[in-house]
Amino acid sequence: MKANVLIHLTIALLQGSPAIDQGDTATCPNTDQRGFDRPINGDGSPFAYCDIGAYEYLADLPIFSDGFEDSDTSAWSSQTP
Ligand SMILES: [Ca+2]
Ligand SMILES: [Ca+2]
Repeated sequence: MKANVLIHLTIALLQGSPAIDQGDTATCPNTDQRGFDRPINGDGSPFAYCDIGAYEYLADLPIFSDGFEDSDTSAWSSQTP
């Protein structure tokens, strides 16, 4: 007996791809072709959906929605607590 390893090449989705979160979550597999769990919320909307294709985009989404991580202070309050 011999261990056979199959390598599946995938093309990564780029940030902003129209394929992100546009797949059919009801019928997509629980993992993408690399073995990563899916669905992942890749577009920052409130819900996670599968991406179209074999690759699930793993977004580096911000934790804060007020621009803290991007140094965008426009949404910050100027009031002193
Ligand atoms: Ca997704
Ligand atoms: Ca989403």
